[in-house]
Amino acid sequence: MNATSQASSSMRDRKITSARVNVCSPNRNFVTLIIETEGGVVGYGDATLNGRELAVASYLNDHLIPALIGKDCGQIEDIWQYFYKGAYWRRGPVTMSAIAAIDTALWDIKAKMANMPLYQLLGGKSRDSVLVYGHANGTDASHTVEEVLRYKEMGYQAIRAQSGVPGLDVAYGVSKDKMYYEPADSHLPSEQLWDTRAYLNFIPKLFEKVRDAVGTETALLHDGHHRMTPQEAARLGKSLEPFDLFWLEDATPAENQEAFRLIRQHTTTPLAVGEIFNSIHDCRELIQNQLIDFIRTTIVHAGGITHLRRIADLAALYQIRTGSHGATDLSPVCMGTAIHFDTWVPNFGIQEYMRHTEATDEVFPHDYKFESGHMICAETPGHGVTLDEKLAAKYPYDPRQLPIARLKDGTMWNW
Ligand code: CS2
Ligand code: MG
Repeated sequence: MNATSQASSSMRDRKITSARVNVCSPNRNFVTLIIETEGGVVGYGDATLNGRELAVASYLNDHLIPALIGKDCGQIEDIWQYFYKGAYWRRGPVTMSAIAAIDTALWDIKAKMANMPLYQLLGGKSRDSVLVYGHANGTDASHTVEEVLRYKEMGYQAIRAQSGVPGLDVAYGVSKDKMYYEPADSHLPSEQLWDTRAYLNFIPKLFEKVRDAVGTETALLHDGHHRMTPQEAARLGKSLEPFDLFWLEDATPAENQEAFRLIRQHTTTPLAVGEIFNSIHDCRELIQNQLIDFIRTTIVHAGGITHLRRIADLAALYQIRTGSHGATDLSPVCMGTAIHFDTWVPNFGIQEYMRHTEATDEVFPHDYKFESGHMICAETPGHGVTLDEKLAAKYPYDPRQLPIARLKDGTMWNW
């Protein structure tokens, strides 16, 4: 076959011939995009947006996939620009999760066509394994200390501690299950009561106990989950300084990026934010003004690898490291891709790893593995995760939404 006919056959092979959206619910809902090429190569992308799964599925099925069919799967950048600029209505979690799923599946295909693991295609290893943190949580301080010690026993070198708060029936991050945390707990949003004052008075006492029990080596993290005002967050950050946290996450709602300046002025506790961000514009001022230490944007919610690379590169200019979100409600496809990304990205910080249930792991065969507090990606071409569609069919979509929070006087608050 001469060069021209070779070129046209490889172009033919790269033609996207089909793309389908799978929605399944092995213990929780996941949305997966499967793209196939003329040459028979298949790529997978996570499109899961907790509580809004069908919105992303429809955005893909009704608005993106019709224009995707027939394109050259190798044109990853141009396809990203086409769906971002071409939407006219740019950004937002639904739009960017849909674009992310396409982007991730195309990177998976490109790596498979190049017969290399995804991290190689990105630029090779910057580290052999990826430090992760697990989620210890308890109903009260002593239960949380026990759980932190259990996670240390399991080999975690970094552990997030969340606890019930005295006087409150439920608190963010406290799971009914010992290993998995699923906040989307009902068809319509459940209502949770919140009391910041009780929380602010309790958390320093919690971390004094946890740090005493776990020693100085283990990295400790805490998620404020958007619930404090900037001044309250500054108070908490300051009161946690003696316990040497790795980070305080989502200390205050970040639509107003400037709010973090007030927190920064009062505390040296490292700050992390970004799991609900979906574009570089959500974090540009935070990064350029060095108001944070870790950026938590993810493959699935921030436009895929193509966009996350841009965010990580901007962060690197300001010595800010990545700390991507990795809750149970991001599928194994996102986790597998994230581990390849984390293996490559020069300014890596840490990866959240909130584990998936056995049923989820069976539906999403994968090759990444956990070893003494780190995740290791394998050498399989692509991101190393697939979807067993036959098995997935046994777990139909189960409509669930995230809770809402109210203050004692009924005021709507940040969950
Ligand atoms: C949390 C998540 O993992 C985290 O840091 O903020 O559990 C978050 O509440 C869920 O992903 C929401 O679906
Ligand atoms: Mg969080």
